[in-house]
Amino acid sequence: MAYNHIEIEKKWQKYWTKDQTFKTEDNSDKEKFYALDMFPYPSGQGLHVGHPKGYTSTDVLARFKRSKGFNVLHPMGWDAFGLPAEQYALDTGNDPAEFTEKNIQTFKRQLNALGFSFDWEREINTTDPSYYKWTQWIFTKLFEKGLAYEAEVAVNWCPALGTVLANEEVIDGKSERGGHPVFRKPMKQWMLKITAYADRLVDDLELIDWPESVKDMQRNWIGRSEGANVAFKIKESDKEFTVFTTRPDTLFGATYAVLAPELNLVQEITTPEQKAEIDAYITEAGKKSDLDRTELSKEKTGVFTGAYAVNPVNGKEMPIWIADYVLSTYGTGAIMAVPAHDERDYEFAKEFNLDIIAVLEGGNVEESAFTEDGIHINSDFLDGLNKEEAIEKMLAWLEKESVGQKETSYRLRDWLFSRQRYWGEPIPIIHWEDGSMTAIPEEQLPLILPKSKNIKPSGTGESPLANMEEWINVVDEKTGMKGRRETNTMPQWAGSSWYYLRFIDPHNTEFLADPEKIKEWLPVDVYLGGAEHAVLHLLYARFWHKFLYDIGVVSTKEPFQTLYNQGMILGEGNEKMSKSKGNVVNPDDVVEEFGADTLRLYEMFMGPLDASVAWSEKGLEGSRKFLDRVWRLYIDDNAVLRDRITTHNDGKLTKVYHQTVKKVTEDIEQLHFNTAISQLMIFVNEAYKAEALPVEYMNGFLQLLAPITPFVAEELWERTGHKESISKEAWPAYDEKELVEDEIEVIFQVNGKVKAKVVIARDLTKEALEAEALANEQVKANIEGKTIRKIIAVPNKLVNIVAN
Ligand code: ANZ
Repeated sequence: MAYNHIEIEKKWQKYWTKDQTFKTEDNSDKEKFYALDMFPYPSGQGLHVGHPKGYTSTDVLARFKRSKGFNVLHPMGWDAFGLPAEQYALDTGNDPAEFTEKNIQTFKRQLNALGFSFDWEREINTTDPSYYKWTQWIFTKLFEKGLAYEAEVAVNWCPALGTVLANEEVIDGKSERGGHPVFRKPMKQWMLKITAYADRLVDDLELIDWPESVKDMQRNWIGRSEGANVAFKIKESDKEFTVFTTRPDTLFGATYAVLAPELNLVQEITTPEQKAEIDAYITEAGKKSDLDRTELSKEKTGVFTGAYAVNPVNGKEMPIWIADYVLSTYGTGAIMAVPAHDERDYEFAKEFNLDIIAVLEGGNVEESAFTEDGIHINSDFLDGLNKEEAIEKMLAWLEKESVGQKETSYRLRDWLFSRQRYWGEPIPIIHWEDGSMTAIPEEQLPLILPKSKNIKPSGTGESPLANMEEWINVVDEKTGMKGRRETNTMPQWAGSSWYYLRFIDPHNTEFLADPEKIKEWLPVDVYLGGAEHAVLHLLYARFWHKFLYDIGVVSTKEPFQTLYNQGMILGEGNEKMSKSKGNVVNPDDVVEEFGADTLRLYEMFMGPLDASVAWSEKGLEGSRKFLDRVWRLYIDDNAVLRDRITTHNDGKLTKVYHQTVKKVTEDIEQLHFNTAISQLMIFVNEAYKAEALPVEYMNGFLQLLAPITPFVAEELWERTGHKESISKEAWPAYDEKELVEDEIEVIFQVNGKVKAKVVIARDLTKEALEAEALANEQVKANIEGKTIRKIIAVPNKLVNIVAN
């Protein structure tokens, strides 16, 4: 009988659901293991073949850990607020909630078809009021602690569409929909003070096992820089400005200063002769993005203001320029330029003929900036010192003279937290007519998003909620004071910033999760998802977690102990899969034609988890062939169990079996699924050559296979006479003794002469080898009556006994 994936997969899917095979236990004595996937946005397209790569990985791990005796939490849910549903509702006049619900059903059906062992009793949905009650609650706590505040911020305003757009909806200054011009317009926005956590967000990266590349991206995003602020007086003026520098020790080499064009000070100090040129430059600079402005390779431009600053260390005059390579949003928006030792300053100085004074030994400033470390020269009281000594001494001097002090700068900005959208969590704030603002008290949460078929933009740049007069207007029952609800909603990042906590206790009506259970389950042991979330999601979630730690809700400093990024699945031609290229593979089709087990096996075998690999129909067929081979190893053409599967063990498969158990165990532990699968293939090849298939090995093999291809493993497990699900079986063990590679010939010598050649186990220790030699009959005969002076043992080669 041939392997019929359709029947088998349907059967076991039903069984697992009915049996609740993967239900997570509460109050377990077992050790816990929390395996978390980045939960999906349930888009209208359904699952993509890229999703199962990550989900299968965590599923293999979860199934493995269960059979290793762990109590496993492996949940799934929906990150379901967001733009596409809003767009759909706008275009069709439908409720985004219904659309979202429909998509969720599709996703869930697809995930079940793939055999993922989620505990569906813990399913969550960020758009469910019982969930977002707690998203809103966290916001109110942030508000109470002064970490949520309002500020005027420029948003992308599109007059033609009458709405504010998200950054990803703006392409080259035009709206993605319709190509209408988009302008920056200042509006009151909610901000979250993530900058207050900048240091901890950097320092605590030491506590977690994440890819170094992701940690680096977070460090760069936060951009912590230690340095100093230094004040410069402006010549013939009572004004001054402050620069941020990481190299206060190079102050003797500062020959000019540069202000960001946007600084107000520029207008105040520019001389009448320079004004026209300065104004023209400021207009130009306003059109460029920060990225364009700071690109190293870019030609340096700038304009002299006509004013001079005074270098506090030596009283020298420094011309003040404006240039777009200095950003208004970083440090103080002003720099002291040290062209001898900074590349950008060097290029600028060359371009505009400004002085270049070397203050570090080494290098040749005639030719290029010297940016390495060197002993200080031309630096008065710093001469002869190295970098660290000089920085310390200069800091002391700056403080003594009251012209500067130690300072740390961050690239990180506060988190812009409001969106002018309908399909998001309402921000639970009331603005009262007396100008005050209050958060909605906990007992009145959730603040439900009002139902509406008309979610057209308000036209004022406010959220569509601004149209809903009935919902907006409130009156304080006690005082009679009138107020208006906040109409902005939260960004999609909000719901995903704490969802891993809700999975721990998803039906709790008293709190976001029972603190005892939180303590039991945190941190998430393995978190797996795409590298595109290296910064924003993972930074936001870490920030909220640290805040919850501070207010006593969670007990660990970090939410996710180990993080893995899965690589992408590309189209056959190695490009990204996309509808427009017509190279999208639909998992439903693959499951139908080849089976979910084949898809799982194939995606785990494609290459290392973190590699991006092109889809290959051939590869998929190869995976199916392997499962057919596995099937035929157990079941003959008459659907009967092969009689080669026997209780008799002739020892021929012993070594490869134990090797396989060891390798698969260790590889799954490290998420090296492709090499684990190679080993399973080796075992099958050996089994085909063997006469007897010892039943203990054939059972063990199915157990090793089960986490990866659970349907076929369950089926064969049942057909080999087992009554309980294979998912409940303990993981097989291996015996180190059986792993010995093979035997090897070793020479025994007495006084340099060969006395015996023996075949013994490979890799014996020196001591074991010596013992073997001394027990050997020929050796014994040759050393009889003599005194042993020395024994030289070379493992896997020889033993020489010196005796006289
Ligand atoms: C003098 C100096 C000498 C500097 C030297 C560097 C090397 P990071 O490390 O990224 O923090 N800088 C400061 N504010 C700036 C701004 N708003 N726009 C552009 N550049 C700015 O970089 C800090 C250094 O970048 C500062 O130290 C300053 O240049 C420049 F041999 O000051 B430095």
